[in-house]
Amino acid sequence: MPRVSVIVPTIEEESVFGLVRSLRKALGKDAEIIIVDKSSEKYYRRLKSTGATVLRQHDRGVEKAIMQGLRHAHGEILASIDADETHDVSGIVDGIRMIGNGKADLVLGNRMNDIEDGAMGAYLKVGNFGLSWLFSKLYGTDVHDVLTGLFVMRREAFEKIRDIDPYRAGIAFFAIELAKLGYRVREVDIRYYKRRLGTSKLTRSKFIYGVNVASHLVRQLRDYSPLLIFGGLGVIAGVIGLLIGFGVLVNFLNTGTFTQTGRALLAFMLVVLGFLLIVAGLILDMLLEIEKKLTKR
Ligand SMILES: Nc1nc2c(ncn2[C@@H]2O[C@H](COP(=O)(O)OP(=O)(O)OP(=O)(O)O)[C@@H](O)[C@H]2O)c(=O)[nH]1
Ligand SMILES: [Mg+2]
Repeated sequence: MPRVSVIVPTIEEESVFGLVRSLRKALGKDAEIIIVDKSSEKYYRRLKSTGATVLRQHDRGVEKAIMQGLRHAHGEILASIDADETHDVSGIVDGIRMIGNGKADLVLGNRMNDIEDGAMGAYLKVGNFGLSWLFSKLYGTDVHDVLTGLFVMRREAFEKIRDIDPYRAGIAFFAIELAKLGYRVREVDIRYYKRRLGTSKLTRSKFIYGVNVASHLVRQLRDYSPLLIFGGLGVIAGVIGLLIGFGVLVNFLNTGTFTQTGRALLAFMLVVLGFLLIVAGLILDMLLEIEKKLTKR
């Protein structure tokens, strides 16, 4: 069994040949390199000549390509890197070390502290910052680059998500699914280089792609942390109810007559609703914890 398998998703990336050489240099010749290719027949033959395993992808999407490669991999540790030579392969070496030391289950390559001039536009930086912040807050981690193209993963963690059909969120898909199961998502700093060859393959609109990632972050959370959602709504309903009730009480004390029956009823119903929502959140959260423990086992 190779110690590490690296998945390289590609659509006609000329840089992939240089990348395979860099990977062999950094990881040794025993590393398993799996290229998941959605290029032409001619490209496919050229890719085969690198000596790496080459799988053809018949559906679409980088996350599906990576999943296809992971399902085929034999390594004890699994990794992935974009084919366009924009991510420093040293991130895989550092990630393997972190997983080996037992410090993480998924390590993301964080590009945000070392970006070559012109490699990432301002709006992508802002979008990535926002999505990474949202991910960190929702899933209780502290990462800064969920849209990265480099990760290293513990095999045991992967086995728990291998049957999931990936949704369109890039590497954030893997981060969300593992965080949901309670696996530790960490990061290592890497240098991010400018794309030197070819054009972008990921999506026609990075803005729409980003909105999609955000919607997945929240949609997945609905199942993940019912206490946060139900509890939050419960607290809001309860506080509004108490405020209305307080107003009714003040009015009664000032006038000496009880006239605001409708308001009093509304306040009472909101407080009861808030209480029930919090209880529902607690119960669902407890059930989810039990399910997580059973899945991990
Ligand atoms: N097999 C496969 N590879 C893909 C697919 N979409 C993107 N890729 C590859 O995934 C990697 C990331 O795509 P990029 O086009 O570099 O995305 P990006 O880094 O956001 O865009 P740039 O900043 O322009 O490089 C590259 O190696 C692509 O060739 C896909 O549907 N299938
Ligand atoms: Mg790229």
